[in-house]
Amino acid sequence: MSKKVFITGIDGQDGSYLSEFLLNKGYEVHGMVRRVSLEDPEHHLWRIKHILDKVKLHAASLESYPSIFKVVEQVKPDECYHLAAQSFVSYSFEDEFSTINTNINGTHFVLSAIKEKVPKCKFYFAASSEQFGMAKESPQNENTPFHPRSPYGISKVAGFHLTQNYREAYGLFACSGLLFNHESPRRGFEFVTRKITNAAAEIKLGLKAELRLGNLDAKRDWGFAGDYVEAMWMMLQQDAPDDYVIATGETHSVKEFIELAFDTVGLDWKKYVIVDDVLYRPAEVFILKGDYSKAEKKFGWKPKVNFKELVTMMVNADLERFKNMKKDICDAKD
Ligand code: G4F
Repeated sequence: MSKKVFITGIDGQDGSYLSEFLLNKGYEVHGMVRRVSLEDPEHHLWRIKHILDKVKLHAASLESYPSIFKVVEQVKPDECYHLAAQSFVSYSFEDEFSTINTNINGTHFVLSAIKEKVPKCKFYFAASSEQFGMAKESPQNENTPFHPRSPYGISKVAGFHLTQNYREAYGLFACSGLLFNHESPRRGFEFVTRKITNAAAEIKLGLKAELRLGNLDAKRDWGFAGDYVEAMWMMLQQDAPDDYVIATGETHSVKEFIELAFDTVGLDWKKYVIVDDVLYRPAEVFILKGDYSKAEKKFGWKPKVNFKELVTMMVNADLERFKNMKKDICDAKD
């Protein structure tokens, strides 16, 4: 009989790649989505459109323990990947209460439901490099102290400790993946990488004149989401639960990302990018760089896609998307 997996946030970037990966491994894939997503699949489920007939979706909310409990009780998963969260750092400054409540309670609800109904189910928590924030050392590893700089980062530190506590207090096979920034053509448009690649494609095609951004000097360790979901699965296949940093070990500035993206479409970025103070954060994480050597040593994980490949993959995907949109409009007119 195939193993059952339950993914919260199945309709997000990571949920979509993870679902594809687990379907290929023969898992029966169940996912949690908000009711509104089921009512409007065109807008909410575009990332998993191509596998909708292969996965089973359940409506539930991170804000409701009974709704999560019911799905866990019904599915009885062998593995659970808890990816759902309010994950946009900037927004967490605007509504810190909802980010903190949803992210911390949501994680607690999923952990508790698993403890009550399927205590043998392996659990993965999507921890984040935002937990390191104003990091005390570089590169950051599993022993680097946390100094979160946003309500989002604080909520992830709490989720990490909850996961650790359920492991230590109740014996759950619970792991945290401290994932550094991971991107792809399925990234949300609010994140800086997608905002840049989307704008570079639009400007190239004459659909847009400028791109407004905040801090261009911030540096991140950017990897490819498709590589990172494999690490999530590998963590849960080990003999004992543990926490792992997943990163590329390289750091690049937002400016470098822009340069490469605009180079890909043959444009000089300086003519189009405008720095807008409004887009600066009240507290910034200036630089992140991860040390993934524990994951590499323990289960042989390392990133496959490098920085340049990632940027060009994203820009080319956005160019292609706009070209197809234009073609669809022309075809509709004919
Ligand atoms: O793309 P970002 O919004 O990602 P951020 O804040 O690093 O967080 C992402 O990665 C985390 C992993 O460490 C996840 F946990 C989290 O959920 C999310 O996926 O911003 C990256 C950098 C920041 O320093 C920001 O100040 O880009 C800078 N930036 C400059 N201009 C901008 C902009 N970010 C955004 N979103 N929009 C701008 O216009």
